[in-house]
Amino acid sequence: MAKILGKPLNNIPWENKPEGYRYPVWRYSGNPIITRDNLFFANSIFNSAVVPFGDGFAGVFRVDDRTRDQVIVTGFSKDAVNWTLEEKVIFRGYDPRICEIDGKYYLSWVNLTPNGTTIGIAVTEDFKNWEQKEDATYPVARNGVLFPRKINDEYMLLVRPCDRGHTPYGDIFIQRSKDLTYWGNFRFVMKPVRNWEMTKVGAGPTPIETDEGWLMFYHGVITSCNGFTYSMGAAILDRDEPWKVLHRADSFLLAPHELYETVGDVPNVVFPCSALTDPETGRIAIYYGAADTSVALAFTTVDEVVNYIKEHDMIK
Ligand code: BMA
Repeated sequence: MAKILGKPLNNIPWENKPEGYRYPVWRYSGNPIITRDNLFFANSIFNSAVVPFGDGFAGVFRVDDRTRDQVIVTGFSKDAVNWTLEEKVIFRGYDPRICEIDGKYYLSWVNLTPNGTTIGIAVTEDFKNWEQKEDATYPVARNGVLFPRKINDEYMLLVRPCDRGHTPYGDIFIQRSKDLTYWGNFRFVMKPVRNWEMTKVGAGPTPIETDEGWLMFYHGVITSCNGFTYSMGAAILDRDEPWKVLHRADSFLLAPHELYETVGDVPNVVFPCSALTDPETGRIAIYYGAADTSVALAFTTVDEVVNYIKEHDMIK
């Protein structure tokens, strides 16, 4: 029995696995939970991240506005399913991730600079006042994902160096910092191996600490005649040296299938950015962007997903 390490959180969204469904990750029956109609100025609301906050939840949401600028807004919810989004833009950029480290909330996102995208870092205690740090990378990088605690006294950031366009390659690396300002000790983590992820891979939600290692959901991209298809895979990283991949599933765990994943501004995109977990029950609720248009929710348990990864393990 694999165990999630962390604080109990018994109010996360949940639905049991549908009868007869065999795959390890299943979708919420009320998907999508946030649509482009949730904000007046939105063209689309998608790759977004949430975290427990107060007696409910807070989140950072990717909005493409009606000028098609890419911006981030905050939102709040009592049940993590029904969200009230704020109209105020906190940062320009996209694909936010958020995690709590020692009582503060750390946002990492794709920051837009004149010379290309960097990983922006900002910290808040109340989701109103944000202190922006120096960018964690130089251009060009995307998919910057912080670990939710220091490891051996260092912050760790998963990151994917890329180009200025719709990058046709990409591996995951880790960089480390004692102060969230000076980064180094770069380590390679993983590159595409199987066909479903052959074009590029990028880290997804904040890694989930388990007694087996860090459970990392990530996206993998395949290129077809029709463009990119984004699916979700999973791997388990060493707890002390997370650039070491202990286990990695050979297949995707969730791929575009439903209409809201296959039809939208960018068809065939499942893009996970966040997960809520409950150590007591082992439940995991995964938030993902669907077709660059809406936000959807899927479920698994730590046991189910760890077993699946080990049964389909590429690392021998
Ligand atoms: C990536 C990012 C994501 C997006 C994906 C599919 O490069 O821009 O925000 O979901 O492409 O369009």
